[in-house]
Amino acid sequence: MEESELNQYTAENIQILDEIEAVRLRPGMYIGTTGREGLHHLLYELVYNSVDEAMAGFCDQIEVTIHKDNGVTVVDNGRGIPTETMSTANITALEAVMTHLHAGAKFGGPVYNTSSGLHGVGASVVNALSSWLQVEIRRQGKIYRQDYRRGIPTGEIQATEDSPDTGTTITFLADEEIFENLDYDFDTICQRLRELAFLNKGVQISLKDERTYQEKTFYFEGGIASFVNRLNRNRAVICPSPIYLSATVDSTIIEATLQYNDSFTESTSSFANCVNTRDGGSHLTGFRSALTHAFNDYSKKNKLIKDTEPNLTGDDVRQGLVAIISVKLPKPQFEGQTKTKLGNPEVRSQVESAVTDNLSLYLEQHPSEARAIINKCLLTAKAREAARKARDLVFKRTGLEASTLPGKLAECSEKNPASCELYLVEGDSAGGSAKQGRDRRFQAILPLRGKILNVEKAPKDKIVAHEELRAIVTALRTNTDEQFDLSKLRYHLVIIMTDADVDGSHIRTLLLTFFYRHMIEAINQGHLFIAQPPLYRIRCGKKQFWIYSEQEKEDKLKELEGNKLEVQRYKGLGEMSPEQLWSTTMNPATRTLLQVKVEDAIAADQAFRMLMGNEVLPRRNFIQAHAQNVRNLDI
Ligand code: 0RA
Repeated sequence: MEESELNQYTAENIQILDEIEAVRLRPGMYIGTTGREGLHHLLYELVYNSVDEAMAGFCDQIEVTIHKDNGVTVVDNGRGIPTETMSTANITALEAVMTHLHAGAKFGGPVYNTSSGLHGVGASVVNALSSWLQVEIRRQGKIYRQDYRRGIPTGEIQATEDSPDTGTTITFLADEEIFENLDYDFDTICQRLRELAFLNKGVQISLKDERTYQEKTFYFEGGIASFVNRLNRNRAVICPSPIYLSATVDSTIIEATLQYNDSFTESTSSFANCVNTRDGGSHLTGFRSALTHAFNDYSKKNKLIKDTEPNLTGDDVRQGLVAIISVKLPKPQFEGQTKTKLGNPEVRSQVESAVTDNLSLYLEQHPSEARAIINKCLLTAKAREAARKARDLVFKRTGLEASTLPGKLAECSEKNPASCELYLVEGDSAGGSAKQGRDRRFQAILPLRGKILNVEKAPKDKIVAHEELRAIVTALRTNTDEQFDLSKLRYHLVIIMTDADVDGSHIRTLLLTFFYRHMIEAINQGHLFIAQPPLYRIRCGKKQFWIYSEQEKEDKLKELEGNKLEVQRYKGLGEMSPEQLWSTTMNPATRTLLQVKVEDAIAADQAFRMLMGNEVLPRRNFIQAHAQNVRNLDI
């Protein structure tokens, strides 16, 4: 901080300087990183303040602009931050909000401060980390302005012209002394603003990018119900409009929406104060038990299930379910390593009772929708029962565990799972080459014949009965779904090896879908990989080169220009000898493996629904768009 700036300050402002200093010294403590994420966090932080004002019922428009110089403006039409001097201190409320950490909620009455992000740090942190910031307040018939440099006001609040409007405009330039760069990403911001617009119905949020002349506006009258509609846009649904429920219990605002489609999987997202709680928490638990409760009560009462028949299970009511549970509460506790699990224990019963009551009421008032949904749940229950019987039958027929291993599995001799690998290989002939080429001490091979069942379109009993999938499950020893037990995993590396053609990529997608839906923990814990067989061999005299991408091929051809070359394309694994397969694709010293990761669960879920669902068109578009890219597959 420069001397001259310090001199303008009197003793009572020393505390402010200390706070600004603290933020600038350790920005990571307040915004996580000073990289891309932290930079975007600044922008979101201001939007959250405007969203709070919207939630308090005083604002319905928020406009974000990224300027050419990477300055950012956030405008809202709320009440405007108060500009009056506070009775308790010698500064204005505005200055307090802009310079004190966590000042926001303390001033001007009960501000409902619930949409705070992961850190919930507020405007003062944005201010401290900006090389300059300008506030314009429209309030009480006037326009007020105040400027700041690196968090410190450069002068008093100025009342300038008159204006009948109300609202707050903040423009800031993130400090290049703090941030690695100021490259805002339009799409990333769009995604977050769209989500915020879904979660705050009736609020219009727009984004304008003056660098690229892009513009987007988000407004959803139906809020999260519109979100569910969008998630289901490629699916056949059981009832055309999602069920929407809302209630306020104590000071917790609860919204839930649900709709069933014809699939066999569940996709429920939960939010607390607009934060996606990927690890769930008390609100999700409450929501789930409410569903089971309400559907069972209704079914028994209306004789859709006889008194003597068993209840629907949680699983039965969740198949094909797309749902969102969103809560807003004054003091959220975020838990877990990534702070994406809601802790507040009271929320569980608040959500459970509100959703049970409101859902029961909905079912009473919509008997035909209720019947359609319950019929679907009963079908699921039937399939579950059939699957259990099929499993029992298999168990009886084949007897002891050891003998249930698939006959075509070529085991490895090593017993310690941590050093063992299983190759899932497309086709018997490639399987044969892999069996001959492998290192049999630690590499096991399971050849897969023909197409794998599309688990996205099959009921549970079909999945259990499918021979290739059963072979995989028994070879891995982990079982699936609720019975999945990672500690039983026989091979810590599970490697999918398919041909580099359309069939190969289809089989790989089918396998990935299966793992994603039925053994997600194996993916989360980093056990699933994709082998990278070469695409070409280039011979140049006595030398030969294995080529793994089109780019590599171009580079190599350039490098060897002028020589007599022989280029051979490899489409199938079967075209390679066992030795070639070993040295190019299986030898740990020389091979490349792609580890399968699920970065963004909602996006992955969408991708699978689209790829594996019934609609042909989006699937074809997706596969075409990514055909060049399958080597970098990160689901
Ligand atoms: C405190 C009190 C009042 C409004 C706000 C804060 C406020 C803060 C922000 C931040 C961005 N936009 C905002 N809009 C409003 C209300 C005081 C009153 O008029 O009663």
